[in-house]
Amino acid sequence: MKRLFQLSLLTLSLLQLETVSAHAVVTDNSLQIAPIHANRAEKVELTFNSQVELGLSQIFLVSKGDRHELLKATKGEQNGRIVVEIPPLAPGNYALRFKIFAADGHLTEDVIHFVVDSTEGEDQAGQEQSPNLDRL
Ligand SMILES: [Cu+2]
Repeated sequence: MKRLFQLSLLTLSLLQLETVSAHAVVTDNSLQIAPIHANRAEKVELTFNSQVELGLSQIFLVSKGDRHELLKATKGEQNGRIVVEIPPLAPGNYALRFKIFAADGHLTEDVIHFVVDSTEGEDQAGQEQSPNLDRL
């Protein structure tokens, strides 16, 4: 019984070690809940599983023809969060390509694809109104 306890302690400390030395991987991004509207400056928040060295990281907007544009990014309110400033965009397909330095000095590259829709705000307005209509 005692041995089992020691074994689980060992496993626990190994798991913690793994978490501390993990590279910065995106675990969440605000595009999933808040799509980018056309022709409007927007912000996208990226959440990483570890602290990020913002000064050594680069985030690019990739648009048609593989055009890369370096974007401005600032620290979010919580550790591991980055707020990326998106310039006003015409409707179309885009991607965020980022090279992120984790606090452990490891570099991670990743791409998030997203679509800027031309139907500006119409869908959202409809969704917000329907609950009120039900009540009436
Ligand atoms: Cu690492």
